[in-house]
Amino acid sequence: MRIAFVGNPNTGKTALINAIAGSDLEVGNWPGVTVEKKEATFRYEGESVSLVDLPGAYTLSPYSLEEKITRNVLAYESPDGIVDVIETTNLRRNLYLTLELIDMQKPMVLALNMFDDFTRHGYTLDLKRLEEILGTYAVPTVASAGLGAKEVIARAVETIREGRRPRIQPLQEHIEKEVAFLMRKIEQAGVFPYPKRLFAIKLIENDAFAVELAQKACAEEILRFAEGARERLECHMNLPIRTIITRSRYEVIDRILEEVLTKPVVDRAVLS
Ligand code: GDP
Ligand code: K
Ligand code: MG
Repeated sequence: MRIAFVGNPNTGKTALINAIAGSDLEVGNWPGVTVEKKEATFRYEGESVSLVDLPGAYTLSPYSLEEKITRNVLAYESPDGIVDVIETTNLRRNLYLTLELIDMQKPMVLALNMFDDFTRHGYTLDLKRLEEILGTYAVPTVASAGLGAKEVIARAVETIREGRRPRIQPLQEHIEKEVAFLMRKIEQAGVFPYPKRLFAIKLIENDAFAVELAQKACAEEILRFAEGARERLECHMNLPIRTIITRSRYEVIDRILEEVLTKPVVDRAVLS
């Protein structure tokens, strides 16, 4: 079994892997310690489990070499499942990648790391509701102290064995219509190394990798449909496609946070 650890830079991916596997991969509070994929293998319930440590990424439409490596491993090596390592103090930004990962529709669990900082700042989170919304486990962790590590691996293995997928978080209605249409075309065209929902969205976004995959497969019809969808959306909303998709993702994130996140109450006694 291979599980990929994915998340923004410096969220504690390597620390969490070390805590789970007893490995000594290099941890550091600076970007770019993990610029290639590394793996720690150990035995869990009689099974060999490899934890793949990937470079930090903000998105699956890569700008940096690190993000490209991560995207390529997810696309071409198709790990059995994903642990999405989140900096809980930075939920809004971190959830952007989470939504893209959900669109891969692979077994996945969330590690809500840096939970010590999160609670120290007075934030609270409705974990049950977050798990309900996302259709996946969300485990609070303090990776640097090993807290929550056992639960993360237990939940990840369970989720993979059961083949449970996270719940899709629909984008704006206009976008969803185009995505549904394009997904049907993709299904008819055959098998691609990218999961079909993410592939459809990335094609509409004009993501270079997705377009290249379609070109390599001579999927002319799919490319034409994607272009049509892009033009219709841009025309309708009068915005560039990247902005349309990004805004729609943040609308989803803000709706989720509205439900589950409670910000610290200012201590009036201290103010007066
Ligand atoms: P990566 O870039 O995602 O692999 O992150 P690292 O594992 O290298 O960790 C980045 C920094 O965060 C290191 O200094 C860790 O010691 C620290 N760190 C990791 N997990 C936690 C945590 O849960 N709480 C706190 N306070 N620090 C953490
Ligand atoms: K790091
Ligand atoms: Mg690392």
